[in-house]
Amino acid sequence: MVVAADRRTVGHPGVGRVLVVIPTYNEADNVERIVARVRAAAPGVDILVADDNSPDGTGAIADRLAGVDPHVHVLHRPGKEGLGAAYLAGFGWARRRGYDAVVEMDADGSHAPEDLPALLDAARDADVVIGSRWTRGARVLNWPLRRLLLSRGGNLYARLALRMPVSDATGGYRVYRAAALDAIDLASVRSQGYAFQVELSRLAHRAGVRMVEVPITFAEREHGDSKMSPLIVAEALWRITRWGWRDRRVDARRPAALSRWP
Ligand SMILES: Nc1nc2c(ncn2[C@@H]2O[C@H](COP(=O)(O)OP(=O)(O)OP(=O)(O)O)[C@@H](O)[C@H]2O)c(=O)[nH]1
Ligand SMILES: [Mg+2]
Repeated sequence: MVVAADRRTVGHPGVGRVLVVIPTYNEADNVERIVARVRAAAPGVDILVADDNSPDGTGAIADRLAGVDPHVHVLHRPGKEGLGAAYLAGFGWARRRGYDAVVEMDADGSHAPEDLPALLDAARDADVVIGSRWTRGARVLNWPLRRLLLSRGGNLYARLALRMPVSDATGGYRVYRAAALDAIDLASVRSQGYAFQVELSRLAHRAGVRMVEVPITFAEREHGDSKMSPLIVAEALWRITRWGWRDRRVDARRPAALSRWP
């Protein structure tokens, strides 16, 4: 009886075992809430909180949650190294344990766990699913004009510079199936901030894996502080420009294997 009940709630039908990686830095006001929402919205998935030794004690809260729920795990990292490094560590953790898909999700509630089943459904027919703020049917709640413009402008630039049909290349609510992670050279990834999301979009696109975008409802964080900084924006601009130049040079010599959009 117990085995049958467990089977019903393992992974996501048609996708397999799923790990939601939630990177945290000073998210003590958010971590418990986001974990509870993921558990309620998608009871079959596991969660890995990847904490960079947050001074506000986020890691200890995550440990307490993991202590009472076998679906919850914590990866303690020695110090703040940026979102990209935390995700790469989380991806490695997942691959070593044989997960079939990895989800990226912010801790601050901007990415609604209630949208997760729709993203996972889309992953049945795609290797990468991007939860998009800028596709038909998406909603962005309570964002100041400054942030809206930054995101729209950044995405327009990324789309043109990298010539990829992605409406939200900077967004961080995604599903990567194991096949996509295998197809991408993760060891080459150096980006830290938003550039990390753009870099993975670019690598997936150029690897020719199946990508799809699903509209999400994105909400401004309610608790805790943003880690966004001018440095993170500058890194993204600089890297996108360099990748654009490089890709054009390479593509002039041989056509890229562009993604198949299902
Ligand atoms: N482990 C780890 N997590 C980080 C780091 N920087 C940011 N994060 C987490 O990455 C997620 C996104 O960061 P945010 O500060 O929300 O960035 P943002 O969404 O661009 O900014 P806001 O719109 O203000 O929320 C959150 O869960 C952060 O806690 C880091 O250096 N290490
Ligand atoms: Mg945020």
